[in-house]
Amino acid sequence: MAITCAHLIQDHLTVWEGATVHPFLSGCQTGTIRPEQFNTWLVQDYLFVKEFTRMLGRVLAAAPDSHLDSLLSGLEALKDELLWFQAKAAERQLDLNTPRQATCQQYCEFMASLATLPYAVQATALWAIEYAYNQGWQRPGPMPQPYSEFADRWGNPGFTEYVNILAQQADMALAATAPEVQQQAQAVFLRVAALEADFWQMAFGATA
Ligand code: MP5
Repeated sequence: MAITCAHLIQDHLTVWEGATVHPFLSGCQTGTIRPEQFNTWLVQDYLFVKEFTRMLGRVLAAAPDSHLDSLLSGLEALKDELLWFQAKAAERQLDLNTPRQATCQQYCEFMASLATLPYAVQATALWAIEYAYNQGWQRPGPMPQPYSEFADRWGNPGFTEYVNILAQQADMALAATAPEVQQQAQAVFLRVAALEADFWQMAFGATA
C-alpha cells in the first residue's frame, strides 16, 4: 500500500514533535521570548521564505494540471507574505540584507536539491514544510501580542485548509509511484522535520 502524509506523521510522531514543539514557540506564547531571539527568527525566516518561493515555483513546474490552481494560490499568498515580512522587519528596524545563518543555508540548499526529484517527493516536502508551521504556531495555544499576528498567519483556518489540500495532492502523487520513490518521500519528510527543529534552535540560541 502507498505511503500517505498521515502515515508519515503516525510513523514518526516523536520526530514530528521535534519539528513542531520548541521552547521558541512556547516562549512566544508566554511572552518570555527575547527580542534578539524573535528578531533572528524573523530575518532568517524571510531569507528562508524567499527560497521557499523559488521551491514552490519549481514544484508548480512539475505539477499535474489538477494541482495548478492550489499551487498558484500558494504562490499568490507568498507574494503577500514576503511584503508582510518586509513590513514586520521595518517596524522592528531589522536589516533584511543579512547573511543566512548556517541552518538557514542548509535548509535553502535542501530545498534547491529537491528540484531533480520526482513530483511526488517534491509535493511531500511542500506539504511537510507548510504543515510544520501550521501545527507549530498553533500547538502552544493562543499567543499574546505581538506574536498573535504571527501565530494567526500560519494557524488560521484558510491556511489549514490549504495544507490539507497539499496533503491530498501529495497522497495522490505518492499513490502512483514505485516503492523507491515512496522511500525517497519518507527520507525527505524526515529531513524537513530535522531542519525545522534546527531552525527553531538557531533562533532560540541567538544572543544579543
Ligand atoms: C515555513 C516557514 C512555512 N516560513 N519557515 C520555515 C523554517 N518552515 C516553514 O512556509 P511559509 O511560506 O511561510 O508558509
